Amino acid sequence: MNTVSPVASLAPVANAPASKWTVSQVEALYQMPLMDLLFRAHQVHRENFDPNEVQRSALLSIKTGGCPEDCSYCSQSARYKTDTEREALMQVEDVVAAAKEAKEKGATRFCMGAAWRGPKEKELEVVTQMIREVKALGMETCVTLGMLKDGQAEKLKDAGLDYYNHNVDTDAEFYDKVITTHKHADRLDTISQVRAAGIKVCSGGILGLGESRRNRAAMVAQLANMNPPPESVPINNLVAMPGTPLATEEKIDCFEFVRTIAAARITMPKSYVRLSAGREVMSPEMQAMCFFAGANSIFYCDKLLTASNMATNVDQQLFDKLGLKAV
Ligand code: SAM
Ligand code: DTB
Ligand code: SF4
Repeated sequence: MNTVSPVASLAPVANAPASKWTVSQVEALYQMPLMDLLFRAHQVHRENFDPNEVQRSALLSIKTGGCPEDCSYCSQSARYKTDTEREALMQVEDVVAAAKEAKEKGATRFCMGAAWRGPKEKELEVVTQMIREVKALGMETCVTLGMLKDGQAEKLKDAGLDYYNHNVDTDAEFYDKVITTHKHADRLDTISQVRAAGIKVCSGGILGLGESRRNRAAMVAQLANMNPPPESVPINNLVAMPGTPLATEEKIDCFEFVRTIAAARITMPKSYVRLSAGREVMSPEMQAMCFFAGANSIFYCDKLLTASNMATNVDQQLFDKLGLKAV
């Protein structure tokens, strides 16, 4: 039986730094027969992680709606007529109460999301208080607040922030088909600031925006070529939110989604790959295939930011059936 990697030719480019992946090499991973790709990804997964362990993060929208940006997938943009109502920044005590509840349910990380282009100084101060208090509960903390200005990442670090989520979202070449109010390069700038402040980076993207396979491969290559790659890589399946320009976008094929998880695992062997938004429409079998391909993190909460998520009791049943351990 041939157990040699069928993609030996897809090792990082000769004479390039060990971590460099070209877009064509990542695309070639996508083109492999699915069983070969899954085998290779699972091998890499086992070499780096316990394949039966999945990390669980809870998510809370601390500031909902009314965002000035025009991301065409987002129900929180003020530019689209969606079901999301604009709300004020939550009170610190309410956020801490939600974090306690999430911890009791079994989440180890608490992610707080705000519908901002970026935080104002006063807002950042309130968020740092939230971080301090959630951290004091013994949970890991993550925030996603949009673009950061000089000095803001350091303030978050001082408050004890573990992770900053800022997705590259899609290929740089496809970005302006989806978002025009900021540039892909702006995203990279914030990610660099987060990295420089010593905060762990959570960055990934969304599939099903109308992008091509080449675009998907380019996004994976870009994440993999970061030095170092993000510690956490969320792969979101577009949740088609009514009222947004992408509300009627065609769903991505489930095997293409699984291939992306596998490509992320192979190119970022040491990162946590999160099977992120959009699990509600995935069958248990598809999720199991994603875990086999190397996904090892999920959002474990009944609600994402504005969209619903797979219910936690349903997730627990799946974990039990698959013999997965939550960590
Ligand atoms: N405003 C901040 C920003 O854009 O970075 C933080 C919140 S924003 C909602 C965080 C991420 O959620 C986006 O980068 C995108 O990847 C994801 N997201 C938003 N709407 C989504 C949707 N309908 N389906 C899947 N992912 C979505
Ligand atoms: C990420 O990559 N996905 C999360 C989190 N980071 C902040 C957000 C998903 C949002 C899904 C749509 C909604 O709830 O509005
Ligand atoms: Fe605003 Fe973030 Fe939604 Fe874009 S994804 S509209 S920046 S909340």
